[in-house]
Amino acid sequence: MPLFDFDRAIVREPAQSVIDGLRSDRDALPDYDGILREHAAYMAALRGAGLAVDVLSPLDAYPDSMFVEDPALVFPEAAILLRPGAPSRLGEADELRAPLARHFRTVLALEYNQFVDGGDVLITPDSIVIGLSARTCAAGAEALSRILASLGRATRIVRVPDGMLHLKSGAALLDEETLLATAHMESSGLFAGFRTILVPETENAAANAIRVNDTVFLGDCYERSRDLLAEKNFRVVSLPVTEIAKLDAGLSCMSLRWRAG
Ligand code: CIR
Repeated sequence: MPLFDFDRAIVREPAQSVIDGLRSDRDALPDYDGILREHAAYMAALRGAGLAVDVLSPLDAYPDSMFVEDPALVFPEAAILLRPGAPSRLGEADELRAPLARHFRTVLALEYNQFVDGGDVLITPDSIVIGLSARTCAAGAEALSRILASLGRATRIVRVPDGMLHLKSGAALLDEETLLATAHMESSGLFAGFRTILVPETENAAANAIRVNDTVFLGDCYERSRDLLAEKNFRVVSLPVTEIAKLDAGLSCMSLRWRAG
């Protein structure tokens, strides 16, 4: 299964309402223009990595809808509409139905009572890891597991360590054997078989990174993490994330990526 080999992406422009998106720190108010700049830099980085980017229109009714990773999951052969676990985000999946149908012949979907956020789904070489969290429930994880089995893909259902919004808030796959992870994720033992590059405790949010073709997208405020990746010869693209971080978001959540050709 190609893990990092992408030629297409879907993103959604931030709506003005994005500043009312879900966030754990009520004191840190995100700035709309700053979010637009961060999103533009992210789209440019995807294009720079060789991807054709389908940019969807902003949805004011859904403040968090720029985080398209959570309402869907995509593979070269099919897309799956998920059901985000936050009530304010549930309708985002329906808004992706038509865009996904433009790109994928097969669009599968979760059903009533099944909740999964894409941020809780990490694709690894052996299996697709689905994390149970405040957003992803057991019924959702099991239903997704059945759908993935029908596509010939193995899954492993785990519990997201306490204090993390999503599984991928604390871990990113850098190559077939290596994870970028927080110490908290590492100590959970969930990824015991992997080599781990630990982000410094002061840079925990750096672990929400993504590998896109031969580059790793990393937040530009995480200098020590960047040095650690450079030491291991990863090619890093540094991207601004200060404003989206106020919405508990990182680099994995702003796109759906796949190889079409
Ligand atoms: C939320 O709480 O749903 C958004 N404010 C942030 C979503 C980030 N998604 C992700 O990391 N997969």
